[in-house]
Amino acid sequence: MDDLREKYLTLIKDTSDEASLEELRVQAVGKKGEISLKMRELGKMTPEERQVAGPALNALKDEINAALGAKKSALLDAALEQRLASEWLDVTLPVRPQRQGSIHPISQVMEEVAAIFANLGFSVAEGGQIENDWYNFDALNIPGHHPARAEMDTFYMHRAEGDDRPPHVLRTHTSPVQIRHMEAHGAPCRIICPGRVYRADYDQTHTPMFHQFEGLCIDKDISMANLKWVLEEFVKAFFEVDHVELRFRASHFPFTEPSAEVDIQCSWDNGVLKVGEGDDWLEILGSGMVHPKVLENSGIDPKEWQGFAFGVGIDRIAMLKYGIPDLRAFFDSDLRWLRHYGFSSLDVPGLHGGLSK
Ligand code: 2NL
Repeated sequence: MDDLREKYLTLIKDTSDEASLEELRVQAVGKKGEISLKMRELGKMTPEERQVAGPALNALKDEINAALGAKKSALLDAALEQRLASEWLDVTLPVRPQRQGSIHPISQVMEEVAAIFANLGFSVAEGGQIENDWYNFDALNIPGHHPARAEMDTFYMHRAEGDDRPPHVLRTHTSPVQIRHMEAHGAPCRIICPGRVYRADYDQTHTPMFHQFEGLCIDKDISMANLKWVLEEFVKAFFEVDHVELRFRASHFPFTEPSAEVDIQCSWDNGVLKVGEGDDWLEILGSGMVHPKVLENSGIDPKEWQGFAFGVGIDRIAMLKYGIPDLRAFFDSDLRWLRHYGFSSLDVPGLHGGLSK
């Protein structure tokens, strides 16, 4: 056994590449290797002999395996060292044109929206995509029996067997970000919250993950008039027009009172949308005055403060602005589609986005 040890430890020490190390491994501790053959001989021994030889063979096998492992990582380290010494990259070289990626239209629109609202004094707030019942529903005054809570619309996370706490959910809107923001920073506030949201819905016009942004403005003496002005400024800047009529239709959301859905004036000529002219209407967002209960739930005194909020589907306004006909193509990662509808990474969105450039 000492000879075996001596032989393999020396061979391992003297190996200089991974392939011969692997050969050695097979030869020594492989299924038909020398050590394994020796182990088979244990069966022919007397119990007394076996009690000595068994543990000794096992220890030898461990020792050889350890030596093999140590040598292998030493060889890998040496190989890496050699690559690091011989390979280098000139990071000052320009990007190769054929490898240039493009900015996804949804990312582009998110940047445009953030730029427009930054100009109106709004900052961007973000939060996690996994939420609990309280932040996604209760704090927003959405009652337990509300259809939005139904299994069908909400993705519920898994809880361990026997854990009776309500499950986490994939947020169904970005409102939890606003609740958390009000809780942490109080009033006044002016934020927009863009991001991914999730609903169990999949057809021509719905994907289970989509993007929205919500806006929230809390201060003293805030009214629907402020809401209307902010939305008008946004629509004009986003669709790059000087004038647009907005139509407020009474609606209902649990988290706002009163609530309104907002349509923008438009025309459809030969299937081409023009915003700010014609006498058609296009629904683009939901809005309202933040419900006093929602303020209270966020630690803000509704007798002292009030505000407006709104929610906009990003995918939809991206389709409208850039003439993208099919929602589902957003998520196909088709390179030809991305080359056609994508934006240059050097074309940083400003107040006036992709269309006018
Ligand atoms: C829609 C409707 C809306 C809000 C979202 C909101 C958030 C807080 C408080 C009050 Cl924290 N409201 N968000 C308000 C009205 C409408 O979205 O149909 N979006 C596409």
